[in-house]
Amino acid sequence: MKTILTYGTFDLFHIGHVNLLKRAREMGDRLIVGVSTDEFNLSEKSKTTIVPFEHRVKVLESCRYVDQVISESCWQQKADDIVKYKVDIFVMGDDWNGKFDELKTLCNVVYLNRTQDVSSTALKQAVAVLMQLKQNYS
Ligand code: C2G
Repeated sequence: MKTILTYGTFDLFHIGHVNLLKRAREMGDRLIVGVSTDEFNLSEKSKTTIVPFEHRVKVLESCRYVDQVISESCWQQKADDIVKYKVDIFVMGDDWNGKFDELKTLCNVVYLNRTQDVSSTALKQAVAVLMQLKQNYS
């Protein structure tokens, strides 16, 4: 049983997330996804999410490529998770290239190409503009 592990916020779930999860799952037999809590996003990534943690968990649990969802509440939990779940490959998008190389002592670390031209941030900005336009013309 080859186990793959990845982490993320997965706010406003989009095709970039799907592509990453699909490719990660295809590298093994089981994909575990650590979803960042709202508190972790705010305190450690300065991110405020649109979709609350509980909903983001359910969205990922409904994704065909995801076998198990855990919470991500601190940067340091990755090594413990790798040991706990007997992870073979740790996968992240290449916007994180090199950032988790210290985990190479515990498992393979793979950075996959990000999907171009889509991001949760861009989606948030687009929605904000549309809402402003609606307000201006209503
Ligand atoms: N991603 C991607 N293509 C995009 C957007 C995101 O491949 N267009 C990937 C990211 O590289 C990441 C995953 O999808 O591997 C989740 O992205 P985010 O939800 O933005 O997660 P992030 O805020 O990068 O948090 O400890 C790791 C962090 O929790 C990662």
